[in-house]
Amino acid sequence: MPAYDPNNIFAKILRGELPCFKVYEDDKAFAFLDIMPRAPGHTLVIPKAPARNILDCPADDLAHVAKVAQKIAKASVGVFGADGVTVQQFNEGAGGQVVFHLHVHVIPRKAGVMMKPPASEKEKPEVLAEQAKKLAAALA
Ligand code: DGP
Repeated sequence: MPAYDPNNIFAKILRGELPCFKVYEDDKAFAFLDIMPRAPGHTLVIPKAPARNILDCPADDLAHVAKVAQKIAKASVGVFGADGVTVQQFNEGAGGQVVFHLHVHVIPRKAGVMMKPPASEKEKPEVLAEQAKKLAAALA
């Protein structure tokens, strides 16, 4: 497996070099909206420590990311009126991974509504800003 690349997009977001719509942060994890959401409220949860994916992430960091993903899943049900939540996590190109900093997708779902294809359409910044504000408030 290739080494962790500190110049991946999510590492730059963590360092504040690129903007994001943040919804949650603690000492070990960070969560922000996906800019190409597969459904409204699609959130990415990442460890602050460098990890390419599940194959090199220390177990404790992975467990913490899972805890945060659960917190966000629960909050998103209320905020987005979801009937369910899809949680996904991809590893290496062959596993569907595109950005090589470990991340868990938390996607609120409505009954009978299909998810958009991966990375198909950028959401408007003003829409993401409003959604992030509501989700962050529910998580505070
Ligand atoms: P994957 O590596 O296949 O698990 O998915 C990467 C996800 O990251 C995909 O849903 C689109 C999202 N994404 C790509 N670039 C950016 C970005 O610059 N900002 C944000 N917030 N999301 C991004």
